[in-house]
Amino acid sequence: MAEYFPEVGKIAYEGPDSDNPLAFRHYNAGEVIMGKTMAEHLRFAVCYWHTFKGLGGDPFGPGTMIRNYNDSGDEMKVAEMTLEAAFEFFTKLGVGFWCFHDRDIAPEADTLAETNKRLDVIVAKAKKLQADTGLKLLWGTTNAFSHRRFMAGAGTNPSPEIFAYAASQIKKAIEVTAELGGEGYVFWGGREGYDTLLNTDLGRELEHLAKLLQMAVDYKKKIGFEGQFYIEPKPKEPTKHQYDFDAGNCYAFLQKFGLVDDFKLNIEANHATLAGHDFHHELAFCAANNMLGSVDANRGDMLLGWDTDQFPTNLYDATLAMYIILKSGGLTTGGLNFDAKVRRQSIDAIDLFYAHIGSMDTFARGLKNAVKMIEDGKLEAAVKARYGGWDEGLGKKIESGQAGFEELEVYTLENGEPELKSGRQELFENLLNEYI
Ligand code: XLS
Ligand code: CA
Ligand code: CA
Repeated sequence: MAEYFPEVGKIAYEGPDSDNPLAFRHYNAGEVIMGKTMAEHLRFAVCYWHTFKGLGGDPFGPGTMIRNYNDSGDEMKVAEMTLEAAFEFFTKLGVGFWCFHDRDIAPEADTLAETNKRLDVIVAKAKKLQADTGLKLLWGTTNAFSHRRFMAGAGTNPSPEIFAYAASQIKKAIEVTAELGGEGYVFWGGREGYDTLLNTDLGRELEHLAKLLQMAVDYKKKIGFEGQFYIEPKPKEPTKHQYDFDAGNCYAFLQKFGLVDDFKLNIEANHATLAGHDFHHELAFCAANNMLGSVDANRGDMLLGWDTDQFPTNLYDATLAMYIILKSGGLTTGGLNFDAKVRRQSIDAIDLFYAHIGSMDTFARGLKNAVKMIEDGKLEAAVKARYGGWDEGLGKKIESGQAGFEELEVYTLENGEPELKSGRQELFENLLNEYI
């Protein structure tokens, strides 16, 4: 097999004093922390679409990046070379997982039957490369948003023929994910939303989306696919409003349609900020409702209102994310998938390495900081103390359902104006800084 990144060898852990930009300074895969290795805690995945298919194109101009695995006029040859390059990259970087959309790995042909055949060729090759390298598939997914047939959505398209096409495509994508031993499968509603309500039957579209997901659940059970299903919330882009707006919205939708036990959520940092939340909020909401599944680890730019999908380098975000993840029991089927792209001016293949190394180190530091927070327990104790009133007397009665409006009125009339306590936000913020 050709070597696609000859200028880079296997990335090693060299410790915090290293000044080698092609080494880890914090991520030490085999180091055991709180009973698990860092690799087991962090479950890093590389995404196929940005890292190997993205070439820096944006709405104002085409791609800027030239890759040696792209240079053939034959689409299937490019697909095979790209897959080889990807596995070389995963192995040199030392991640355990990858993620893909069906159409990232194999180009679409003129008919669905022909497209599926192409997919089978690439999947057979991927299966062999997985076996050779020990890489695992974190999740697979369907691209039912790029082709023009999906311009008005897939499961929420006004046309039942397009719904059927999307269902057929998802069926095949679940099959190939199962074939590759995928630990999960993601549903991201690329164009499941609307551009204007004037032409949209919103109620009917939501019913159809639920039908599509129910069919997927039924089929998954039928073929015995054991991977976890995830919904990935995103509030807008490409449509003005996406139905899987945020974690709260997805949770309500899944409950309404009786799907809540079959899905968890895949939280993307940049989608959280697009929804007007922070990453921390979306993760905390999932943890509080037992919906935390997997994470698309990236970052937006607060001054740009779109999905910039930048590599995550913010230590506060990574620390708070790992704090929530650890407190909720850690990642099980899910992982930290770098759904991120290098900037349009970062044109060299080596930039892909710098980007991933930096992000892996960021989350390794986040993990270590979160462990410090948990082990010294000050933050948790302070939060617990704030709610201490609920562990005894009046609070306990309310929580256990032993008091209603009448008892509470009697209590309030007898005890008068409640004592107020400071929320101590600044003190909590100072405490957080001590761990970073
Ligand atoms: C797009 C999404 C997408 C999903 C998978 O904004 O992040 O890449 O993660 O379809
Ligand atoms: Ca994503
Ligand atoms: Ca995104």
